[in-house]
Amino acid sequence: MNRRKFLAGTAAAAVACSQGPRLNVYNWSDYVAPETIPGFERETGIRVRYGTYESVPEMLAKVMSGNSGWDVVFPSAEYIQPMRDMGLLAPLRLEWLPHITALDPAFRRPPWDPELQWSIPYMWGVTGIVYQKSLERILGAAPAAWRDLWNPRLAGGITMLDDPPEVLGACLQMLGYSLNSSNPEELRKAQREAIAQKKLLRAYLNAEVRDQLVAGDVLAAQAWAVTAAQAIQAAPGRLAFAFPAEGFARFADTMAILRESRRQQAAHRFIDYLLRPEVSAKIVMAVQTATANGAAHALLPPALRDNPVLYPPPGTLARGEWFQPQSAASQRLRDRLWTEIKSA
Ligand code: N2P
Repeated sequence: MNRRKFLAGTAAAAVACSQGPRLNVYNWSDYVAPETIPGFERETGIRVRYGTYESVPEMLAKVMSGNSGWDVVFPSAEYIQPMRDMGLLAPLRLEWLPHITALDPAFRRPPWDPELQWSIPYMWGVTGIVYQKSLERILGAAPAAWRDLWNPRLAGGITMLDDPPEVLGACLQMLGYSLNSSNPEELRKAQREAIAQKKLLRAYLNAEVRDQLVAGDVLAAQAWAVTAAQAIQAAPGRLAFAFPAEGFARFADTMAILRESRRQQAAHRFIDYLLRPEVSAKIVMAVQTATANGAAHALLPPALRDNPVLYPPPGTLARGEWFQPQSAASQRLRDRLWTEIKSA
């Protein structure tokens, strides 16, 4: 958004403000159901301005200033500590979140925020490979490892996520390292792999890869399970998902309130609305994702509750690795490596 548009938006928000309570919610794309926001507005009389982003870095770039105008955001778990350190998050008042009891026990005391002081777990998932099943014939075997996304026979048909920790993470895992490595030598090697792969890539894409997979333009993609599940559902029988042999990323996305927000109460109301089992189950059904809401999970139709891309068996999940926060120094190095990858 350019500055003019932003200022125009701010002016519009100011006008709307005088017309009643407002709330500005900034979320990942495809992370609510069509009826979610209208349902909240009808029930509470609070008007929601709803915006979407495709990655945490994109969201952070907007809210970093501390006067972005957004109230509620959905950071991935490993960004909670850095956002706290930057003073961006408001402490939560759990007494204003009565539906917190709906959370799956596995997410009541998450390691990144054990007291749920800053964030409420929302969705989770893994990062893997979604591919055209026709590749089994063409290549003689289905893609099963990150290494397979370096196969020259797929040149022009591969996409990677437009997300630095994801791309560096896959390269690190392919080399046998932790996706959270802060070792400069390991990170440099990972960068070399990413640069070597570029000539085979169609693009770096996040949620946008779904439609290109469905259209058949992308042969194999590094993708979030939620995007993969959506694509697989939209192209019945044509696409499949692999949990890469070298290991894969696990993520959790959370709900948080910005410290800059002057609408703390409305923001809590919104988060509590999303915590409601029926509201949450409708979101999961519309979006095809794995929810941190245990009560909502119990309401899902069996085909979704048992979808192996979204809810893989524990033995498979155990091969995954959670993203961890990076130190400031490691983050700086990773940022530089990523800029170099993009411009290589
Ligand atoms: C879906 C959001 C995926 C979340 N558009 C990845 N953390």
